[in-house]
Amino acid sequence: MALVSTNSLTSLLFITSSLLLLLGSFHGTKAQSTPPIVNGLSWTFYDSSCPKLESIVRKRLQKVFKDDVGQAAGLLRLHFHDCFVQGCDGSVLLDGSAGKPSEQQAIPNLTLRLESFKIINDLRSRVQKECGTVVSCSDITALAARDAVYLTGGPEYDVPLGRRDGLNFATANATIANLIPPFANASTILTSLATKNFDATDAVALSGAHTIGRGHCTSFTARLYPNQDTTMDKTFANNLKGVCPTKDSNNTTIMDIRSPNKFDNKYYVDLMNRQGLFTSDQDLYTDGRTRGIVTSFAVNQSLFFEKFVDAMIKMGQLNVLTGTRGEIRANCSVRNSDNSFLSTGVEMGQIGLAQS
Ligand code: HEM
Ligand SMILES: *[C@@H]1O[C@H](CO)[C@@H](O)[C@H](O)[C@H]1NC(C)=O
Ligand SMILES: *[C@@H]1O[C@H](CO)[C@@H](O)[C@H](O)[C@H]1NC(C)=O
Ligand SMILES: *[C@@H]1O[C@H](CO)[C@@H](O)[C@H](O)[C@H]1NC(C)=O
Ligand SMILES: *[C@@H]1O[C@H](CO)[C@@H](O)[C@H](O)[C@H]1NC(C)=O
Ligand SMILES: *[C@@H]1O[C@H](CO)[C@@H](O)[C@H](O)[C@H]1NC(C)=O
Ligand SMILES: *[C@@H]1O[C@H](CO)[C@@H](O)[C@H](O)[C@H]1NC(C)=O
Ligand SMILES: CC(=O)N[C@H]1CO[C@H](CO)[C@@H](O)[C@@H]1O
Repeated sequence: MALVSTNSLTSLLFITSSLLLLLGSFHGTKAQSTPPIVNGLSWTFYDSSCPKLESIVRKRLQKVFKDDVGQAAGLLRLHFHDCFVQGCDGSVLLDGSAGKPSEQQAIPNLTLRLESFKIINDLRSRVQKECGTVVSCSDITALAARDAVYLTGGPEYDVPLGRRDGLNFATANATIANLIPPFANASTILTSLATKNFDATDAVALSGAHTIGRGHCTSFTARLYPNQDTTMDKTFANNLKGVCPTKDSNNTTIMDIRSPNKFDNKYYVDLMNRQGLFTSDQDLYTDGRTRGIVTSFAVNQSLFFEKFVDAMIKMGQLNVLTGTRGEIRANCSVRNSDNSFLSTGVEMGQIGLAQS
């Protein structure tokens, strides 16, 4: 019944976008040396099914960031957390419920911004109004992260699209196992990222996302109390003690003291001046394997942007669900099978609801 037509429509779209991919080799006028893209994702995925997708997201986020630029950092981090835990499948967006703990309940999530989830759901409903239920929440999250970078001064780049939303919650344990803590050293970062096929350049470039956004005291006060981390600049440390008078202060501070809201290469200049906020930041300059990369990005922003784009495109393809796997969620916070709105039979754009 509906399933059959849904599936054939999906494959029709799939064939159409593959054709477009072949025809569209002129696409991408931006200077962008891209890593290979995985089967099932394409640069033109929604060109026929939702041509206004990218402009809807961009226009809305322009307004959101104008009101509060901090939301850009929140959205960039959300995409990172989505991709590192169980792949870029939108699982980080799922609300937990009794017996079904979600990624959100895991410790590293506690500092994700509540507003980020609201912004994604708002974008989702704007896109849905225009195109029906064809665009996945994981793709919206990837586009929002790209726009967060671009609209705060970073590089413009194309995002391969066609991710589908996962049906499984990631456990709190999987979340903790895949997200690196701020007290990690460079060895831990390199080893952990290598398991996801990132090299040292990727690791240093991705960490450059900390050129925007904030951290809570508890993410770095172990560097201040009881003993001050000797790799930290003394004036910087004293200022941080003002922001965080005790180890468990409930306060936040900016991560890049030179240009906290601008996506640029100043984060690396901070590191060279021993003003990195987390151990995981500062140790990239202490460790001989990554120090030269930090320096090269500090002196050449174009180089940083180029490597960051490469690494983001790689990150955005981690364990993606494509084709007929997963689903297109009608509400980013809940799986379709748990969506009471859908199960009461209210009519929706049906494309992509084939699942489980
Ligand atoms: C290398 C491993 C990484 C570690 C250890 C790490 C750790 C952290 C921590 C502890 C925070 C602050 C949380 C808080 O206290 O509020 C944070 C914030 C942030 N992280 Fe990372 N992170 C890493 C990699 C990344 C990557 C790969 C990205 C994106 C590409 C990213 C983007 C961000 C952003 C934008 C913020 C600011 C969020 C906000 O202002 O709401 N991080 N990170
Ligand atoms: C999760 O990790 C905790 C602590 O390491 C462990 O006690 C627990 O059994 C783990 N749970 C699952 C479901 O693996
Ligand atoms: C890095 O951290 C790990 C885990 O805490 C530790 O075993 C290792 O000795 C550290 N490496 C260096 C070079 O400090
Ligand atoms: C929070 O940090 C600000 C500086 O960023 C500082 O002025 C304020 O006193 C801090 N609040 C607390 C409760 O420590
Ligand atoms: C911590 O700060 C946040 C935001 O400023 C506030 O909503 C929360 O109630 C505070 N919590 C405690 C324990 O002070
Ligand atoms: C900076 O990096 C860009 C991009 O890789 C490169 O084309 C350029 O030559 C570099 N500039 C300098 C001064 O090294
Ligand atoms: C999406 O799901 C959440 C969690 O069930 C619910 O609170 C919210 O109202 C839903 N949003 C829409 C637009 O249906
Ligand atoms: C346990 C817990 O506090 N989980 C939170 C994870 O983050 C989301 C968004 O900030 C919250 O809605 C959850 O309550």
